[in-house]
Amino acid sequence: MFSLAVTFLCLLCPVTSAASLSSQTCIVPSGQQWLVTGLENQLMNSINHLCSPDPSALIALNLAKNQDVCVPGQLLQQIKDTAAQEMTSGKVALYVLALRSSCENPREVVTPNGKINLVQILEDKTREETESYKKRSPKTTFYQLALDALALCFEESPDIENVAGILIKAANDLQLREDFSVDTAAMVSLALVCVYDDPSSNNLREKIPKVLKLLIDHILEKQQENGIIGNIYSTGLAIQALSVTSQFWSQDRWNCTKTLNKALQEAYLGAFNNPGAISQILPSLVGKTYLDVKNLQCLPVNPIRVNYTIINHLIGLYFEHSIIVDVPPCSVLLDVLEAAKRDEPREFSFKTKETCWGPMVISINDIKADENEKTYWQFLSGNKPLDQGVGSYKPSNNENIVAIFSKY
Ligand code: B12
Ligand SMILES: *[C@@H]1O[C@H](CO)[C@@H](O)[C@H](O)[C@H]1NC(C)=O
Ligand SMILES: *[C@@H]1O[C@H](CO)[C@@H](O)[C@H](O)[C@H]1NC(C)=O
Repeated sequence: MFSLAVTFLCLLCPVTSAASLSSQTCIVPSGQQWLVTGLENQLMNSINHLCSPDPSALIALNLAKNQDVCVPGQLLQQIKDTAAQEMTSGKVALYVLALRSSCENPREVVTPNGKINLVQILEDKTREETESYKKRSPKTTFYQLALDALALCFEESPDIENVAGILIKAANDLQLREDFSVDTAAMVSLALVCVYDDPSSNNLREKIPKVLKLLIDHILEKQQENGIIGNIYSTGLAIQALSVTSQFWSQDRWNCTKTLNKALQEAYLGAFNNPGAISQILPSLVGKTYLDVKNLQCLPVNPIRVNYTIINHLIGLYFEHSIIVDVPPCSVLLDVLEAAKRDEPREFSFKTKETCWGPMVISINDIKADENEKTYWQFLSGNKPLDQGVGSYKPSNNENIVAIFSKY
């Protein structure tokens, strides 16, 4: 009764600011922070080995950034390089969110095939979804439709009304709602909170509190005794949804600390063992939600400067070339090699071979490593040999990197 009254009163609350649905989260105790850091590192290390670039990983790492996480420029580059490929609507939406989280404009993405407007592509893809919905059901799923709505809301697209209207209708439909997984209900909730917080969404705004209550009821019905909501892999999204809707549920219905503790315990036991699972749990462990993508600080990033030198005093025509390159912070040495090749392709061309330890440099400036001759390209920082390969080593500002053609 009391909670109903509160909700009712709040229906009359004026919109005060974009943060009208303030986020209420519990935090990871410092003694267990290492588990979160471990997941971040695992996600970061998976980047080189992802089958396809994962926009969710970029979103998660960017949301965790203020906690000393260094987000590799590589991942953003991979996202840009693949932005023009054929994708489903939800994937396009994740690309839009990922680019925003990196302070990039998704309306002007520079890809190898030219500049593209991902927001416009998203609008087209979403229109296909809504047309399909009108006939029967979304082209893909309501989960993707919710991702579409979230991204369109961030981008202030006029199409948001249409999509949000469909989500509201679907969530109001008992049968459809019962079919929603916790993941889907959570994603729909996040999208609708975004719309609710947008002062320009007058037409839809008044319908949203009721729908959010229904969705949250549905999510909390799936709560287990141990704090897990749905299963452990939907728990992260459920925490996100609950933490931005706290005015729509009464405090005795959910113990955030208990759920968080369970998630940490599962993390300790290795439940989050792939990049997808880590990407979805991480935001809730650092007290963030996908809605925070909109509020991330976009400070100018200072590139790091590396002096890269290649030396061959062993075979053929001897040479020694140096180049100064600027790369984004957190870049790996491979990025430096690529920047050098881009700037001076004549001298700094190189080839790599994939191995279980990452890419191995097998030739530079047409000088090839040769097992018979026992020659290889050795990498040093100053005069100290590196203890990691070019795919893992992260140079610092003003570092001198030297590649010397050597014998072993
Ligand atoms: C929709 C969905 C499905 C749909 C996808 C249909 C479609 N064409 O859209 C279907 C029904 C096929 C599906 C199947 C399964 N799913 Co599913 N699925 C989802 C859901 C709700 C949304 C995914 C999405 O649309 N993402 C957005 C799009 C833009 O990104 P995407 O990368 O293109 O998405 C693709 C992948 O996610 C892939 N996919 C979906 N589920 C799974 C599961 C696995 C193991 C893999 C490898 C890939 C995969 O299909 C998506 C569409 O192509 C997620 C929830 C979540 N939290 O992510 C669960 C989720 C990813 N699924 C899960 C599971 C367990 C499964 C199944 C193994 C269930 C089962 N018991 O058979 C099967 C996969 C079996 C197999 N053949 O290998 C788990 C994964 C947990 C984990 N640790 O691996 C999740 C997190 C749900 C959960 N909380 O339990 N799924
Ligand atoms: C919430 O759960 C934690 C951990 O299980 C417990 O210590 C705490 O007492 C619970 N809080 C409430 C209000 O029930
Ligand atoms: C770069 O390093 C090379 C080799 O160590 C050195 O000769 C050169 O002076 C350096 N360049 C600059 C600008 O520091």
